[in-house]
Amino acid sequence: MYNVSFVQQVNSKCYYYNTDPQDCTFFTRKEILRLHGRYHELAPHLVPMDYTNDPDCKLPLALIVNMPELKENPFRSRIVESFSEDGMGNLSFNEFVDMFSVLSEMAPRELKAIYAFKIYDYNVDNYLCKEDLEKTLNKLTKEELTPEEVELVCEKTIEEADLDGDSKLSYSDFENMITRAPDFLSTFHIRI
Ligand SMILES: [Ca+2]
Ligand SMILES: [Ca+2]
Repeated sequence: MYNVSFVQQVNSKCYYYNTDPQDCTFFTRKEILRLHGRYHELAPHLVPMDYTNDPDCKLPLALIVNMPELKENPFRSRIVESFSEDGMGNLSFNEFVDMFSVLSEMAPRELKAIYAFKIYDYNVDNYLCKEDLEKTLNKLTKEELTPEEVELVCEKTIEEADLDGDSKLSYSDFENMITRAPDFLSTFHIRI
């Protein structure tokens, strides 16, 4: 969705990118270049400096999740996978920029919420059920709560946020929930 198009190569490390508001990143050109430097550093032998011919280059999840911005994040693998078109966690540079865009402080709360919902929806049915929330809460609290406490918090969270009474949270229920419990978005506040 936030596609960064390299439309012209200026020199070996300098690119223009698409700033269409519907199809943009929150980064400046300089920040994109810095991100490219980071991407390249992760695997200098794999990542070319020359993007003129739109090289088919992807970096594996294992390299990306060890970046300082992600390595402490309990959802790191799920975050990377959710930006990976191949679903395996391999990221092209465009996908890498998309990911850092959503994680950046400049990303609107709504956008972070869309990705948070996707990441917390473990069984991929477009709802957050009690089991999804329990897994999420266990990760957010680093398993410091007892299973009983987790169950109680999740039941209460669903009870309060479930506006249509089907005992699970649709995306609009979820939006209602994060208004009350903004900590559920904390996983997406990462400085780069
Ligand atoms: Ca679900
Ligand atoms: Ca509901």
